[in-house]
Amino acid sequence: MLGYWKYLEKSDPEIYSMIQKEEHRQQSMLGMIASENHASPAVLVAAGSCLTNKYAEGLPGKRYYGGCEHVDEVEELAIERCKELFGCEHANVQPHSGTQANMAVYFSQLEPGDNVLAMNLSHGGHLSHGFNINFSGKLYNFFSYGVKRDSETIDYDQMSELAKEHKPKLIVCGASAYPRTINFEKIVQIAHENGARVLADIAHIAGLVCTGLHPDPIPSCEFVTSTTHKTLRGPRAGTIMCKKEYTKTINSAVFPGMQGGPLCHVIAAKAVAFAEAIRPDFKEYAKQIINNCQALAEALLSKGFRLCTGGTDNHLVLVDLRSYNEKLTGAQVETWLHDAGIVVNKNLIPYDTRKATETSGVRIGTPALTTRGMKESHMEQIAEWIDLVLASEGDEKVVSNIRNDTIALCRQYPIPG
Ligand code: DSN
Repeated sequence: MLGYWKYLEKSDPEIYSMIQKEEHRQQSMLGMIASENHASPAVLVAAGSCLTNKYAEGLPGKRYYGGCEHVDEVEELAIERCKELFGCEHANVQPHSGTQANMAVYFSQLEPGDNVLAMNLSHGGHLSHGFNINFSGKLYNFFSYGVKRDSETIDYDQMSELAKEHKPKLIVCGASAYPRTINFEKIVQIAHENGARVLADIAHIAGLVCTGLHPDPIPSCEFVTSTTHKTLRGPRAGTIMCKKEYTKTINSAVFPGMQGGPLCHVIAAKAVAFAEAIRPDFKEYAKQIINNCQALAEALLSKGFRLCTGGTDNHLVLVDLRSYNEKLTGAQVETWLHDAGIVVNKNLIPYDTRKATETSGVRIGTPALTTRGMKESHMEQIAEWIDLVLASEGDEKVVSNIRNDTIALCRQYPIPG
C-alpha cells in the first residue's frame, strides 16, 4: 500500500494532497458524528485493492462475466460471515449503500403507489423511509409514525392506529437520530396483526445488535438492512439480511433490479469488517461505545443541557439546545464546536419549529472516539468543552483555547493504524 501512496503522490499530487489533508483533519479533530467511524487499516486496504477492476454482475457461481473465480470466493466469504455475525438465514452483501439496501427491499415487496408506514424523518427517521423528495416518497405512499410529545419515545399506539387505518404492505423501522432502544417485537406484532411485513433498518445500531447489546430484529423481522460503516466500523456500503424464503426476490431486486456490477473491493472490505465484528474484542468495543455515550449524556445533563428522551441507550445523544439558551441554533453550534475541534451535526429535534438547515438540536455520537480508545473520563472532558464553547456563545478566545486542548487529546489517541 505504501507503494501505492507514493505512486499517487507522483501521478496526481492534487488528489494526493487532498487525501492527506483529510487524513490530517480526521487525526486532529474529535469526530462525534454519530454515523461515522474509523475503519481499520485492513478494511481500508481491501477497499483500495485491485478488486475494483473486476466486473461481476450476478452472484457467485452465476456471473455474466469470465474471470470471477476469486471475487466469487470473496463474496461467498462475505455472505457466510454476514450470516454468522447476524445469525440471519440469507444475506445479500452487494448493495452499495444503506439507501440502496432499502430500495432493493422496496422493489422486492412493493408496487408503486403501495402504502408503507415508517418513522417521520423530523422525529429521527431517514430520507429513504419515505421523505417526499426522496425516491421512496415519490414512488410509494408513505405514512409516518413519530415519537410522543412528552417522552419523545416511539409512539407504538400511533403506529398501531396508522397500521389499522392504512393497511400498509410494509412497516419500516429504524432511525438515524433516535437515542433509545427500538422494540422490534412490538412492531412485528403490529405489522402482522395488520397484514404487513417489517423492514428493520439497523444502519445506526448494527454494531450493537450483532454484539447482543441491542434487541435483535433478525428473528422476528422479515427484512433487515444496514449500512456497514457506522457502529459496525466497516467500509461505506450496505447489506441486506432476510428470511430464506425471500432469497430469490431479494437477490433479483438487487441485481438486475436495482444495480449493475457489485463493488467487489467494497465487498472484500465488508468481509474483513464482518470478521472483525465476530471477534470477542468487538463486543468490548461496542459496550464501550454505550458506556461512553452514557457518560457523555450524564455530563451534559449535569451542565444543564436537556437531552431528547432524557438520555440514551445507544451510541448517540440528541441535545435540545433551547433549554440551554433559547437563541442557539444547531447550525451555529455545529460551527462553533467545529472551530473548537469537535465535529458534530445539527439535527432536528422532535416537534422542532426551526428548519432542517437551522435546527434546535445537535446529534452527538461516540463510535469514532471509542475506536480511538477514549473512555468515560474523556467524554466528561468533552462535555465540559462543549459547555464552555456554548456558554461563551462561540467567543474566539475560548474556542481557540479549547482547540489547543482538543488537538492535544487527539495526539494522545491517534486513529488506530
Ligand atoms: N444515515 C444518515 C446519518 O445518520 O448521518 C445519513 O443518511
